[in-house]
Amino acid sequence: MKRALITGITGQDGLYLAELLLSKGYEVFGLIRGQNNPKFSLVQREVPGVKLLTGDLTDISSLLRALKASQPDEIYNLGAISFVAYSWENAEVTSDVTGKGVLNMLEAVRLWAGDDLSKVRFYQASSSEMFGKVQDVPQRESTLLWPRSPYGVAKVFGHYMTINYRESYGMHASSGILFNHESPRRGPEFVTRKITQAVARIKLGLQDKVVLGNLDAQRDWGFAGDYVDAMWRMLQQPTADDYVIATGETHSIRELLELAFSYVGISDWSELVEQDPRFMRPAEVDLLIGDPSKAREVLDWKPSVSFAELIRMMVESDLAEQSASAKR
Ligand code: GDR
Repeated sequence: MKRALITGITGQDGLYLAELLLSKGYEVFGLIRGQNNPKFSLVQREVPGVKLLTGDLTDISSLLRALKASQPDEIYNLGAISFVAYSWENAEVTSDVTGKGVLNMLEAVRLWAGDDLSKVRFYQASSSEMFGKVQDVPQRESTLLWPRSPYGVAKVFGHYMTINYRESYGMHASSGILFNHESPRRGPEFVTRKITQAVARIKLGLQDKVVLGNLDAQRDWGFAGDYVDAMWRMLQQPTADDYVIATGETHSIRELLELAFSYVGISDWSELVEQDPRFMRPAEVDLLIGDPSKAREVLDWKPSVSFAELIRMMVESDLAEQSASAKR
């Protein structure tokens, strides 16, 4: 039985990846932060097979302890402060967790594995935010990185540190450059879920309007369930490498609104959406569109859920959730 350790187990990707690995017969350990973390019960409810260990990416001794307790064959480093907008106001803590946390994890792995580094494989959750002010369209593994937020800069640090451990120590360390990926489990602070939740609430008469920032940004949005499968495939390769994981399609926030409202029968949403500078970013990533051909060729990976199916899935889930909580 293979063993896996997942950091960021409480997030959307941690939950999907844990389900995937459990279904493949892995023993799955999840690292959870803090005292009396309210998400402890969420993980136990959603993925009851996962064994939780406490630890923090900013505390290398806690990482060593988690590695000793779990003895993993595969490590998936998904833990991060992941909300881009938050990172301008909290640049230092974002750098510490999202950036230096990767170094702590890599170094803990190296110390724990000692002479036997080949016994373990490492996945780093890198991000399309690293492309920022994009230097190629579409973006691929070789595209020059130009991050536009403290979050993006921290992810670049983690990405190059992962490559550096691969090149310096021969560690089987892969970096997945994942474009935006969403699901009904997405946190409501991210734009897709903020919109699908608001659309459901507007339809049910629970909310009047939704207040957003820049409606012209374009993103390459896929389904998180597909993307965690790509992570796993990377670690099954004989050699470690970097891969762009994306759909190869891009859509604006306006198109997202159009689609989400259409699923509840609303065609004119102009009065239902307001823009507020509060939700504008000091520097924006205007256009993301990935080229996933390397992942298709080497990993035999391709997305199974289209943009339209993804938004429909999220609107339907939010309608069910909101009408259930309205009845309570
Ligand atoms: P992103 O996701 O920053 O791409 O990072 P997010 O959904 O937050 O923003 C996408 C785009 O929507 C615009 N936008 C708004 N965004 C939010 N959150 N709220 C709003 O009200 C709003 N109005 C407009 C944003 O300006 C932006 O252009 C996500 C995160 O999951 C990262 O952790 C991950 O690395 C990348 O995706 C890939």
